[in-house]
Amino acid sequence: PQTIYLSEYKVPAYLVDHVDLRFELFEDGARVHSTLSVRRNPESAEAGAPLFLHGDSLKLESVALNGSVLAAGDFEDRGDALIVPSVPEQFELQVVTWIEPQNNTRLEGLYKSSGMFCTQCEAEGFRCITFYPDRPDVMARFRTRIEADKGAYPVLLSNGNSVAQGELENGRHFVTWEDPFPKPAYLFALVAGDLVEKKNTFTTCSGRNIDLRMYVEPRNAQKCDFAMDALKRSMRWDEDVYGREYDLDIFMIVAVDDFNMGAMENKGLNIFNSSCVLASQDTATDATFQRIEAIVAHEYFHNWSGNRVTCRDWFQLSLKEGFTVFRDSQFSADMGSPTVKRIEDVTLLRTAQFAEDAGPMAHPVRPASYMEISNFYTLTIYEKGAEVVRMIHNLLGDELFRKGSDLYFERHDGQAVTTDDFVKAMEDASGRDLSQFRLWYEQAGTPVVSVEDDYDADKGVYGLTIRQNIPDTPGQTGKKPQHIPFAMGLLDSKGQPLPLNISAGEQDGPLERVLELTEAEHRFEFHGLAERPVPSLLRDFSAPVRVQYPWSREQLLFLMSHDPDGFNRWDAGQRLAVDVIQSLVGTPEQAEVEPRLADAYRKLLNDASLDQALVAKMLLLPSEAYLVELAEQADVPAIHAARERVLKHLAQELKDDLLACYQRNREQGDYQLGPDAIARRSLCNTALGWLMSIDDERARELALEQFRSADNMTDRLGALRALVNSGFAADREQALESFYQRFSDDPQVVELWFSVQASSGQAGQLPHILQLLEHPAFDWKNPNKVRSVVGVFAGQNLAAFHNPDGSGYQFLAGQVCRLDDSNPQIASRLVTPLTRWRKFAPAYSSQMKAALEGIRDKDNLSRDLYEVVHKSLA
Ligand code: HT7
Ligand code: ZN
Repeated sequence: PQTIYLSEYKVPAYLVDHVDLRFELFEDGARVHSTLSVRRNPESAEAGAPLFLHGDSLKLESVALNGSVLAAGDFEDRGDALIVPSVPEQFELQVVTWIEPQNNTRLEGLYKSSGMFCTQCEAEGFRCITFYPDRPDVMARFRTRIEADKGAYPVLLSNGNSVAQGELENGRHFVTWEDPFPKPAYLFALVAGDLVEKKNTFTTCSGRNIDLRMYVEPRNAQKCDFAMDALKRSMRWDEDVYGREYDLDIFMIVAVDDFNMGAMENKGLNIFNSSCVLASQDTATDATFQRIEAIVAHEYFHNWSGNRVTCRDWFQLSLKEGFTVFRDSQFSADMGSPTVKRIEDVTLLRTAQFAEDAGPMAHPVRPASYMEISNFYTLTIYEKGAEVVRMIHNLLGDELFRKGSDLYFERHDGQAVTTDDFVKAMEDASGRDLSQFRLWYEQAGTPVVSVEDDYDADKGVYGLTIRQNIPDTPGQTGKKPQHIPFAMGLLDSKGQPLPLNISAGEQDGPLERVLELTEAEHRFEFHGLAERPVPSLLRDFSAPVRVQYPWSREQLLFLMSHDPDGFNRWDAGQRLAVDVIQSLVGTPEQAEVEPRLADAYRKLLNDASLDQALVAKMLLLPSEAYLVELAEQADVPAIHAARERVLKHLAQELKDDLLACYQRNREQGDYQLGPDAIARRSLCNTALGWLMSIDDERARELALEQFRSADNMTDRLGALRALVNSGFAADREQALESFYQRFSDDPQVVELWFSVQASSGQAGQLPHILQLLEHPAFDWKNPNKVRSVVGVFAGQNLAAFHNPDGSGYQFLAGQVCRLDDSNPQIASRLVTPLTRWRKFAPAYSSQMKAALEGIRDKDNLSRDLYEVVHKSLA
């Protein structure tokens, strides 16, 4: 496959002003009539260039230019492109293609899911529908007429407003949609199905009434309310915080079961993976509700950050994704607890994005090259991209950041632009120079910030020497220092924050400072300190870096209970737990577990004055995935054993406290979805899980009772998970069976049921995983099912996946090869755990590498998988 380089970007030779589409939908295929109004781009240097239209898996029926059918010699149908060598300055091109949505298992372009037609055009799916200059800098107005059987497909949707509808012969009907906003083809959408409509309205800040509609299969009609409310909250928030008003008269959301990602922000017609939009108290966990709120908001926010202002090319993907993730994280923080949201975001970043940055597919937030763009919908583009925008926000402050975003939207409305245009708008609005900051977009890898301190008791001066280093990544060495905002504070021995006086004369310095690191090494001095302070570093995780500082366990225990920064209190607890677990890896069973860890957790469990949402997070031990990420040559079974030992030790030591915590927090009265109730359920389920890890008989009774009487999915699944992960084998079997019987007709709940088993150290061993793949509810064509068994096993059940006999690796390689033929995007995502082979101890890494080589040697490797496998082996 060919590599595409940012440095080779050229403006399009031709622009499309208008697209007229007519879809004839049938059971055995679809005919697509497209009329493009094309003109030469005055900004292109390629005068007289041939017209080049992308295509993929299309059967061309005819081509006409200005109404005259072109003869075979007047164009070239190359399979992946339609080329017309000679065209006038301005013309109409009519193309008719035949496609087979019913056979489209890639889920790119137009396909069928549970009997309905739907589309996924980002990034390059529109070319699977018709020949088109399928690049985001070609923006056109679309008019779309859909024709289909009225009985089977009563609902026909596309972008914009519906402008005509009527009956046709043979029981067919049509609807025509017109989108007044020019857009790239990746934002095109079509849906046809037998769907129920849920209606609502929203009045914008300028008083316009917007029709809000959700379209779902009839069986899901009762699962729409939460998403609809989340949508309204998002619309109001974007007006209040960013001054962004919705622009069409209608906003639609559709839920489909088969979808490669979470959702898609098509203009006025967002399409969602059912699991990211449908929810009820009975079927969705608290985590699912929160995810739905965040994704509904994310897709809605794209209407401005992505649709009205879009990307010039796919190297700029983070322009819309990083900014929009930042916006949705601000929204979630405002809807709940900012500290808890920050902890969740940083957990994902440090566990998975740092691993990506240290792996073979490491790339900058603005990549310089790619083979297959679908492989670049990564944590780096999304999460690190959001961190980069967050740093700009922190450097500029609320007011100037808002001035910058206003300028960006105003300056570039209706345009396809670059990350550099975004930074420039921020610079112009604030007067700040962000030239060095731009390196965050260009350099891959996670900066390592190492901190040394010293204290001169005679002078009362405390010094910090801070160095930064950015590791080499594939194709990038010798990196320059980046502009790092480093928030910090100092505490005295009583836990009181100290004024940060940076000169001898200063007296009432601020209690927190954001140090701006721009050099490879800096020294900062703080004056007027009567005792050696305890540093609180990188508060609120002010930059996506690894901090190295030789924390003692005393310091961590101290920060855990005294740091005024909630995030850092949590982080101190994590660092302490990591240190304790790491110190036990490979030690004999009877080695002592640091006793102060249990003391610290006991304090947390029993202090009702603490924010219980934060306590719930602090009680979660660092995940195995995070411990692996921190390890040099990871021996997963040894890490797993050490973590289990700490978990069981804590459960044993804190039995009574855990039981008391459970009883205190067990919900009385009606189910609530507020932050307090969520924290209480989380505390109960953590306490239950810990106690069940030591097969505590009282906990078993509680788990069985909770499982039987739960009036919501968080509690039911919490109890099921505790039973499944316990040694009570008979209870486990019974609970799994009764859960399945109750929810077998609900695909989203069945996915939870699969993933509880696939992630379990007890139940999720390979022979059982193989049985799950044979289960009648498992479906290879459904990405959610594949993710909930194969993805969860390889990504979350680390000890089973890294079985020393290599069976987990061979299993994954086999499933990846099988999936590559039907859905390359899913195959190439699923292979990720194997690509990290260099991270593991030799006995493991050699077998992982061999499994990857097996995939490499498969016939007809897709471009998606080819890129990932070859880069991982390079
Ligand atoms: N912008 C959307 C990306 C997306 C996607 C990309 C590749 C293949 C399938 C896909 N489905 C959705 C989602 C988002 O970030 O909002
Ligand atoms: Zn997005």
